[in-house]
Amino acid sequence: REPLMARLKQLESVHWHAQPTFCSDDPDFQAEIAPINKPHDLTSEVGTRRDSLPEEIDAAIAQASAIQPGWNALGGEKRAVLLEAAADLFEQHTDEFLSLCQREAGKSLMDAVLELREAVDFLRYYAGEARAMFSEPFILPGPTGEENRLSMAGRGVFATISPWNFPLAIFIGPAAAALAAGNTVVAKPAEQTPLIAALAVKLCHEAGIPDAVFQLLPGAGDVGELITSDPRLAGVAFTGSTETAKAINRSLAAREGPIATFIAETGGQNAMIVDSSALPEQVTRDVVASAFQSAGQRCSALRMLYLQDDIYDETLEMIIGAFEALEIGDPVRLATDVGPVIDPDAKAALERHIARRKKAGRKVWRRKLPKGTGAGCFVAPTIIELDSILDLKRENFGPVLHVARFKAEHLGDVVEEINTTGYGLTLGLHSRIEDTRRFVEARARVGNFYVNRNQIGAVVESQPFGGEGLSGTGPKAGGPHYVARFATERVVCIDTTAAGGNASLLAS
Ligand code: UN1
Repeated sequence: REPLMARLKQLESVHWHAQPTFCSDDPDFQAEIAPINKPHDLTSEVGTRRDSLPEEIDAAIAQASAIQPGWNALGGEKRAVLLEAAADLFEQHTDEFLSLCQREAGKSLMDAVLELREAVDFLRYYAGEARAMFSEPFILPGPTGEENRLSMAGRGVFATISPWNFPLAIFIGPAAAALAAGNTVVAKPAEQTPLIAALAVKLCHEAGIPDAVFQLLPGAGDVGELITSDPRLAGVAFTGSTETAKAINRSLAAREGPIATFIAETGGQNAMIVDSSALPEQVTRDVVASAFQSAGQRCSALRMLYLQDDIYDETLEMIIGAFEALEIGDPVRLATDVGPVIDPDAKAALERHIARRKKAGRKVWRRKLPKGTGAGCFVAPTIIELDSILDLKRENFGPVLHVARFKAEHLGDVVEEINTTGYGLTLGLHSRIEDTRRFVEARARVGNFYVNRNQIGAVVESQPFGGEGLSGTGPKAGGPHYVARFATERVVCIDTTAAGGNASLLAS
C-alpha cells in the first residue's frame, strides 16, 4: 500500500480552515471549502501547503516508473473510460471547485465556471483521443506479403508543471493528455494553487486511475527543479513563464538518460489591431473582455491595442467608458468583473510597471479601487498610452492595457513590430476589410488569430490553443496533434509469405 500511504502524506499538506464543509465526511480528504458566493474576509487563509520532500519525489517517480508499463498495456479504451469517469466526478463536485477557484485563485464566478468547463472538456477530449489513437494499430501500406503496423504507446513518466492562472484546467489538461497516451504522471501544481490540484487528483483516483499512475507533488520552484532533473522522466509538459521554460529545458538537457520530450506553453505579448472599418461597440466589448477579464491574468490576454489614428480618440473614449463601468471587488460577489491578482509579488510588479510609465510622462488612466479592497491584492485596472509594443520589455500579467495609434499605411510595420517581440501567442484584429484580414493573417507569427471578436477563452477542440517562438513549443492544447506528442511510435514489419521468407535473397 505504498502509493496510498504516499498520497495520504501528500494530502496532509493541504489543510483547509474555512467555513462549512462539502466533503469532510471523506476521511482521505479533510477539505473544508466555503460555499460559493458567500462574502469572506479577503485576507483569510484558504489553506496551507507542505512542500514535497526529496524522498517523496524520489518515491513518486519510482512508483510511477514501475507501474507505467501496466498502465500503457491497459490500452486506449480502458484509459478513456477512466478519464471520462473523472470528468463526471469533476462535474459532480462543481460547488467545491467553484469555491476553490474563487478563494484560492481569486477567480470571479464566471471565470470559475469557465475553468471547470474547460477542465471537463479536456478530460473528455483526450479520452476520445486515447480511444482513437491507442486502441488498434494503424495499418500502413506495403507490398503483398508484408504487413506494416504502426502503434503508439506512452513514453514513460511525464512531469506536468502547471500555472496558478488556470489552476484546474491547465493542471488537468496536460496530465490527462499524458495519461491518455499511456504515460504515468507526477504533477506539480503552482505553489499558489495546490488545493484545487489536490481535489482534482483525489477525484481522478476515485474515478479509478491508480494512485501510483497520477501523483501530486506540491511545492515551489525547488520542488520543480528536483523533479525536472530526474533522469527517469520521459518528458515534461510545462505551462508558465518563458524564463522558467528555458531553465527546465536546460535542466532536461543536462540530465543523464534518454532525451526528454519537452512541451512548453509560455507567455505572450498579445496585440489587437483595430482599423477604421471596425464596429466601435464590438471593439469596446472585445477589448475590455480581452484585457480585463480574469484581471488580465491569462497568457492569451490583450496587452497592446493598436488603434488606427482616425478613430483613435473616439474609440479610446468608448473603451475608457466601458472600463469605468467594470465592477472591481471580492471575486465571490456575483457582480464582480475584476477580482484581485494572485499575490503580493504580482501586485508589486504591476504597480512598479505603472509607476515607471507615469514617471516617464506617459498618459495613464486608472480606476479607483472601491472601499473594502485595501486588504486584498487588488490592482486598479489601468490603461497606458505608448508608441509601440516595442516599448514593453516584459509580459505584464494583470489588468493593464497599453494603447498606441497607427496610420493605415503602416499596418505592415505594426505587424512587423508585433513579430519583433519574439512572442507569438494571440493576436486580435477588428476590421471589416477582407484584404486586411488576409494581409495580417499571412504575416503575423502567432498561434491563435482572432478576428472581430475577443482573443481569450479558446475552447477545447474548436480552438486548439498555443503559441510559437517565445510563447511555446506547441503542439496546441485541446487540438488533434497534442496527445501524439506524449506518445512514442513503433513500427512492426512482418513478412507474411510462407515460411522461408522472401523469394528474393536481396533485401529491397
Ligand atoms: C493561459 O493563460 O495560460 O484562451 C492560457 C484562453 C485559455 C488559455 C489561456 N483557454 O484564454
